[in-house]
Amino acid sequence: MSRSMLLVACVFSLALASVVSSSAVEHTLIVKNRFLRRLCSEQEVTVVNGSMPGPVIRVREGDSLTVHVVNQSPVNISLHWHGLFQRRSGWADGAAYVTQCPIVPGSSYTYKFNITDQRGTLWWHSHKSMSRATVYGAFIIHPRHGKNYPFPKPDKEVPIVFGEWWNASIAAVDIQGLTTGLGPNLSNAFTINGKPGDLYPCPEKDTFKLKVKPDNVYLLRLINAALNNQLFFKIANHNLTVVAIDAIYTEPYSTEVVVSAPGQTVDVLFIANKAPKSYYMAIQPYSSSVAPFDNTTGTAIIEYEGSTSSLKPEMPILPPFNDTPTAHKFYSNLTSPLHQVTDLPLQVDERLFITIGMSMSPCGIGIGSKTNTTCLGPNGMRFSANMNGLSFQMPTKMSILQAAWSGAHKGVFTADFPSHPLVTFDYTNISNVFNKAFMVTQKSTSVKKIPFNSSVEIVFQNTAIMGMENHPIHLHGYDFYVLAMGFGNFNHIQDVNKFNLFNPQKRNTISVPAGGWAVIRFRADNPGTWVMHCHLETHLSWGLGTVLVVEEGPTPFYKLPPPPSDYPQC
Ligand SMILES: *[C@@H]1O[C@H](CO)[C@@H](O)[C@H](O)[C@H]1NC(C)=O
Ligand SMILES: *[C@@H]1O[C@H](CO)[C@@H](O)[C@H](O)[C@H]1NC(C)=O
Ligand SMILES: *[C@@H]1O[C@H](CO)[C@@H](O)[C@H](O)[C@H]1NC(C)=O
Ligand SMILES: *[C@@H]1O[C@H](CO)[C@@H](O)[C@H](O)[C@H]1NC(C)=O
Ligand SMILES: *[C@@H]1O[C@H](CO)[C@@H](O)[C@H](O)[C@H]1NC(C)=O
Ligand SMILES: *[C@@H]1O[C@H](CO)[C@@H](O)[C@H](O)[C@H]1NC(C)=O
Ligand SMILES: *[C@@H]1O[C@H](CO)[C@@H](O)[C@H](O)[C@H]1NC(C)=O
Ligand SMILES: *[C@@H]1O[C@H](CO)[C@@H](O)[C@H](O)[C@H]1NC(C)=O
Ligand SMILES: *[C@@H]1O[C@H](CO)[C@@H](O)[C@H](O)[C@H]1NC(C)=O
Ligand SMILES: *[C@@H]1O[C@H](CO)[C@@H](O)[C@H](O)[C@H]1NC(C)=O
Ligand SMILES: *[C@@H]1O[C@H](CO)[C@@H](O)[C@H](O)[C@H]1NC(C)=O
Ligand SMILES: [Cu+2]
Repeated sequence: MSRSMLLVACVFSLALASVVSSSAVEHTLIVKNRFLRRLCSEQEVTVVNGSMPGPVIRVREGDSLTVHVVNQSPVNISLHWHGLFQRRSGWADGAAYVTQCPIVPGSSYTYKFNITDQRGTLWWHSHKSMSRATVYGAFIIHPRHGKNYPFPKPDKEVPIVFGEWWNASIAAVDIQGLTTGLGPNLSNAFTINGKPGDLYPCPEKDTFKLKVKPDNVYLLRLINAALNNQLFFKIANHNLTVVAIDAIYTEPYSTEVVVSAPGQTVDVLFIANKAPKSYYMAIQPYSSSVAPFDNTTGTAIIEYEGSTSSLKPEMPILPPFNDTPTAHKFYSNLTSPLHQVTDLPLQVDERLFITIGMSMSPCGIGIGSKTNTTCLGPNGMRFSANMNGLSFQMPTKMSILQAAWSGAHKGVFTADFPSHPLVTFDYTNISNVFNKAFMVTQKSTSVKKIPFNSSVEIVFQNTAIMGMENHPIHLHGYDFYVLAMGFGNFNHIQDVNKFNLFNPQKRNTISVPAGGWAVIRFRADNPGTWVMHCHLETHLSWGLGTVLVVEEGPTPFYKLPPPPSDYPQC
């Protein structure tokens, strides 16, 4: 072939690639109850298309996606596409009472959105109370045609989804937790791709198995879909190389152990280059507080092809439950490839300082039974959680997005979320654990207005009130850079020197160290109402969240079109 013919051929195939690189993808998801057998007992569960996890949604960057969600279950649900930006499609974000009212039993809603400027491992889940325990699945965005991964192409890609299983009705567990004010019962098992593994009773058929070929490279797409637990993950006798988090490539990072919080994803390369036998992959909680937790171990099996050994798989040694140094090292060591850091704002327009932590709230007010004025928590109150002393309560008469869009805020939200805590105190001093001045917080629907395209910096500061704990804070509608993390009180002068403005990691869910702080930065160029909340389900239900209301921009590209005709109303 002559050089010019080659050039023509190249141009032609490029043109072809761009033509086929953006297509319309349509899916139907049926939400329905069924019985599932785990831990020797049958439970009636709400699942999508009959399975748990539900179907993997696969798209390519640039695609337009339409998902018809049909609710044939007896519970209210709402599907959130975790990590998707939803530019000009905020009506499809799926956060119940924030961007839509729930899809009630017997009705349906069609989510429509475009996949723009992102690729990698994300997931979808119900964003209505604890229903996400069984209503979840992987969401995988393949790079555009002609675009490669920034690492050698793996031989195989496997979603590995962590979950949490209750040996009881989820709805009953949820209601009991809310009416007592003590929170839900602990789960009975952790699952990998829906299966608890053989360290629990009745393992037959309940263990996920991955058969591997010697010397092949696997891209494991780890997704933490558990409700209330950060998890350590390890494969016996194999190191892993992290290549992406929350659908954003990282500088490759080699490690023996991964830790991930609910909401986060971690893509790791795993090379099957050890003795050809069987190995466990295992998950166990990272617990940073004094609160009780499910301390069991979920497993799956990696079996080398040609393995002849009949021995039990080799088990990895997981870190102790409270191993904060190991968790912190993993969370803070990840970095972005330098060339990828193109949109980090160097000036800050909106500076927020937000305390995050535990509290108590009056029993009868807020989530759950309004008639019951005595809860089982201290002083007859309920446990709650807060940001800047305000415990967020979802509105019930209209979604926040609809109210903001139509200008009818009254009775839905107030735009008075403070940019700083109302009272400054020694946030992480353990002498404040039972400080009565800060223990009781009121319920509120305060949101924060953010001017369009401002650069926003948020310092999240954990408090010692009622115990310190690592909270994974998730922001809808955006990815953000993580400039620094540390322990103790954030120091406005000294800690600024710790900011990584060079190659900071970028993600959508940040685990804020227990008794410490984390600083994030992003440009607010995606108008909408974006909930920012702790991704531990119990803490969200207790009020650890608020909503950023990002104003519209000057051109249609920065405005939200009207809601779709089937938009679920309250
Ligand atoms: C879900 O189930 C419906 C009904 O059986 C089917 O039409 C649809 O293709 C399934 N969706 C996926 C993503 O598998
Ligand atoms: C789950 O519940 C069943 C039926 O109540 C019981 O037999 C089984 O032991 C329970 N398993 C666990 C792990 O609690
Ligand atoms: C999504 O992409 C399609 C096809 O390019 C376009 O017609 C549509 O307006 C886009 N939707 C949004 C919300 O941007
Ligand atoms: C929660 O746990 C308690 C104590 O084990 C048990 O009595 C209760 O039935 C459980 N609640 C639900 C809803 O399973
Ligand atoms: C209030 O909650 C407590 C604790 O769960 C329960 O014992 C009591 O029966 C409830 N009262 C009403 C009126 O629901
Ligand atoms: C994993 O990496 C560590 C540190 O580089 C090394 O010491 C260890 O031997 C490696 N483990 C395996 C199983 O290759
Ligand atoms: C798990 O917690 C239970 C109840 O607190 C305790 O009895 C048990 O020893 C713990 N198991 C492990 C492995 O820590
Ligand atoms: C990695 O973590 C260790 C332990 O926390 C810390 O000493 C080191 O500075 C970290 N390295 C980077 C590049 O963040
Ligand atoms: C914590 O607060 C107490 C009481 O105000 C004070 O005496 C103590 O020095 C503080 N501790 C630290 C580490 O600052
Ligand atoms: C947003 O701000 C950035 C940085 O100042 C600027 O480059 C960009 O043009 C702005 N975008 C819009 C739509 O105003
Ligand atoms: C389900 O959602 C509808 C609409 O918002 C609401 O009226 C109803 O009370 C909800 N039901 C439950 C059990 O939450
Ligand atoms: Cu939390």
